[in-house]
Amino acid sequence: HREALAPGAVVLRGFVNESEENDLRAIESVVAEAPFRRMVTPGGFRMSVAMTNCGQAGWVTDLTGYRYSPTDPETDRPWPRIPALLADLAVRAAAVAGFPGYAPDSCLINCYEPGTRLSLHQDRNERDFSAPIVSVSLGLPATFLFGGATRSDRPRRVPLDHGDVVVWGGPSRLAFHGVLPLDDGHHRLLGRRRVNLTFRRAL
Ligand code: MD3
Ligand code: FE
Repeated sequence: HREALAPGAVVLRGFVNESEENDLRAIESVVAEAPFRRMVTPGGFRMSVAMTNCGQAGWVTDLTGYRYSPTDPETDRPWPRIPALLADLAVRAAAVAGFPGYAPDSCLINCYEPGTRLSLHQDRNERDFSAPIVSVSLGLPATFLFGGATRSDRPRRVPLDHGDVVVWGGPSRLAFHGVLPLDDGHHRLLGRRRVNLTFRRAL
């Protein structure tokens, strides 16, 4: 079912159904080509969340800044393609949420282990903020922090579980957001991990 979180932000609970779980194996083929890595922020801190990408461009950070790169800096080769079944899922979710014709060109894959977190931030390295970001939560449940237009707006806590898809568009596109430290647990498909896919129009 569908819940409006805020203007432009729609939660689709359980949008990834059990019959689509086989399709998720495509993530493993991406990770085989472009392994998860913990990147360094411009401030010199190593992120606790491990990341990789697929698509025409991938989000990267290092001491020189945040950006989208057409190649994986670990190998200097192009990122793997976005698996078609996963891109379809994101396009269908965007359409249900009121964004027809969504054409993501990038997918950031985040891997959380117990204790890892993502501090409050905005996603603003993309060229065009009119396209939504579609996020797919897999594995262990997490508490998502959904703030406002400024860092000081007190964030709401939104529980996100395996199979939940959120479409962040319109006025929510530039909201501050983050993820609380992951609680320990075990998930039948992913074990002690949460994997989050964020589809983006980056270029
Ligand atoms: C709201 N990832 O990769 S997904 C990120 O669960 C990121 O891994 C989190 O924030 C995660 O940048 C949250 C949900 C999300 C993604 C992008 C957004 C929410 C957003 C952009 C604008 C507003
Ligand atoms: Fe983000």
